[in-house]
Amino acid sequence: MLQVFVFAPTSLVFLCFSLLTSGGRARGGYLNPRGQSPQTSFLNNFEVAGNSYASAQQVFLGTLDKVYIVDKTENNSWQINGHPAWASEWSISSRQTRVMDVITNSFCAGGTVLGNGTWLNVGGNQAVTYGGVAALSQTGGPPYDDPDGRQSALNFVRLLNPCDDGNCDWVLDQPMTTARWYPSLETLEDGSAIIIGGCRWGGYVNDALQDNPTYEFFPSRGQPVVSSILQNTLPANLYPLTWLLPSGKLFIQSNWKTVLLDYNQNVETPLADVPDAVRVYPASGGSVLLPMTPANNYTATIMFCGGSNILPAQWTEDWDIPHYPASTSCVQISPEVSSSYEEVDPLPEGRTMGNLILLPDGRILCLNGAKLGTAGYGVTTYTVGQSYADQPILSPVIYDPSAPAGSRWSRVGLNSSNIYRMYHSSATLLPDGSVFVAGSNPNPDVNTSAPYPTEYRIEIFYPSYYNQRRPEPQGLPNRVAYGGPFFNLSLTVADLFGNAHNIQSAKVVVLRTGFSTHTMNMGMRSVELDYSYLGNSNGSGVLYVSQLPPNPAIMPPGPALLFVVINGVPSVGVQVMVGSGSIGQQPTSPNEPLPQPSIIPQQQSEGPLNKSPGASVVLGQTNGNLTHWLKIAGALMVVLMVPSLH
Ligand SMILES: [Cu+2]
Repeated sequence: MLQVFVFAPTSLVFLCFSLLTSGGRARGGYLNPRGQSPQTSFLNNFEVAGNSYASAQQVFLGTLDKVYIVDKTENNSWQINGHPAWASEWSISSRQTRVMDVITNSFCAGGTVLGNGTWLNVGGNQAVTYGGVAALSQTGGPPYDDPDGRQSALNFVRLLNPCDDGNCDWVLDQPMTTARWYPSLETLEDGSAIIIGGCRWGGYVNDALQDNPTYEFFPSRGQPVVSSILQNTLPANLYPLTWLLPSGKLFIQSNWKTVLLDYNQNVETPLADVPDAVRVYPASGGSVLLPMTPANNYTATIMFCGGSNILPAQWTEDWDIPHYPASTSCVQISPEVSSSYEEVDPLPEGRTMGNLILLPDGRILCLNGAKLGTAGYGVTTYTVGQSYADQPILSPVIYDPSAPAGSRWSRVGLNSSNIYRMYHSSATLLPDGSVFVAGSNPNPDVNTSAPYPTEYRIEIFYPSYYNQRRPEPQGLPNRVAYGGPFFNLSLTVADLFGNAHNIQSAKVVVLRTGFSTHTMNMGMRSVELDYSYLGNSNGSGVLYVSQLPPNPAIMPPGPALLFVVINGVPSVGVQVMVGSGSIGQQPTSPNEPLPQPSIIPQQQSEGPLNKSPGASVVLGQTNGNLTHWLKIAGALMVVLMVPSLH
């Protein structure tokens, strides 16, 4: 019996309905701070932290404790339901792995999280046997029992509600119109997803005969819509790079071209061509939406680093791709401010397949990839094993957008991995501020003897802040709304590193970690919340924190991590629901105005060296009394607010 037919069509419809409504409306409440991260002897370094069981082609953080891994269908040794597994769940706390059944062939799928917290995984390959050869049966059967993952007759997508009890599984759902291998996804203002591009049969690059230059939505809004930029950017138009912008338009970068797409009207506005290098797969530059902050007025700026300077006619497989130097170029564009790109500090070495990961402190970690070649694999006289890339880059490097131009990249103090992370590697931020790194398999099936073998080792990279005492803010909300009343976060003297003035440079960060595959983290973005503060004379303080701006296009609805960063040290992240917790139009309201910021000067010492009864002592007493009353008022506010928000 075929696995896909376990579900009758009626139950599929029911399943779809229940998943889209089960999140329900988020209820307000408070979360306890998550305390301290354990100390590590691997600071600024990589630690091997377990086995992914399925090679980590696709990765995302699903709960505070669980990372989900999805691979292509291949001959991993771990079994599930009588066939090799190509999906798993890894626990951050126990470092144990559970095999999962993702049911259909998820080779080079895309994904994102919806506004109700359900993860969506879309597209894939036909059913295969060993070595990636097409299977006779496309509906299941030995050796892998992997029904067609881009199944145009049944058009299944895969859904997962992440869990911490080990009982959640991937389920199939129906509404997708056409086959897509290598699609990109982005979550929209209402918590639905747009699904963009792809092809029918796969391969190194796309071609006109198999192109799917369209976009559609989940939940479905009907038939797919043709996109000009996808039509005009063959053959390197797979996995187009896309972000929702504050205006509600989508930025799309494909091959050398760039547009803004109004997906409601299907109008594309051309922007400048990307300079220096192709950034999309298989050139595979890193890409990141830089933090959107009150200081930059929530302006979207997207940065691209590395990739490969390959012209459209060069995308053939009859030349020495694996030894072609990757680009060092980094460029950025603020598409709602300017239609052109600007050069920013280049990478210290050329890099293809270098993931760019947003850290909670506002810096960006670049890791994985290689100096030469591109993504992809094949069989030519030039390939390294079957890899189209060579010379792995084992050392990470960190970009600080706030550093002066010319000194934004640094690898001072950073240690190297000794694990090659080539094609089909991935990475994601974890709640404690460390970074999960896994995958690598530039081979058509499991191959443990290739020069770049199938890789199962998980690594954790620990950024410089990891061993510092973490802030433990009290009053963390479990949901963040689009406007409305501000909330208070209390910080102790220890949280403020003994100096209330440190509250002035705090950051309160809402961060979506995204869906990592093919050098992209689809949906990854971070937004800093506006705030004001009260610094107490004893060195403690209160942050008055605004909700998100009343615009869901700045940070789409759905689950995210919330961090409070003091002196560059993030709290251990909590999970919040952004928006209503449901798919649909999100409630918005104006942000309540914040109180004026103030720092109450610390009281002067009254020891024997400071006996003068002068003005400063009187001032100190006055401020001391004021502090006393403000503290009482603050405590009363917290006590009064807790029951009202439950
Ligand atoms: Cu791939």
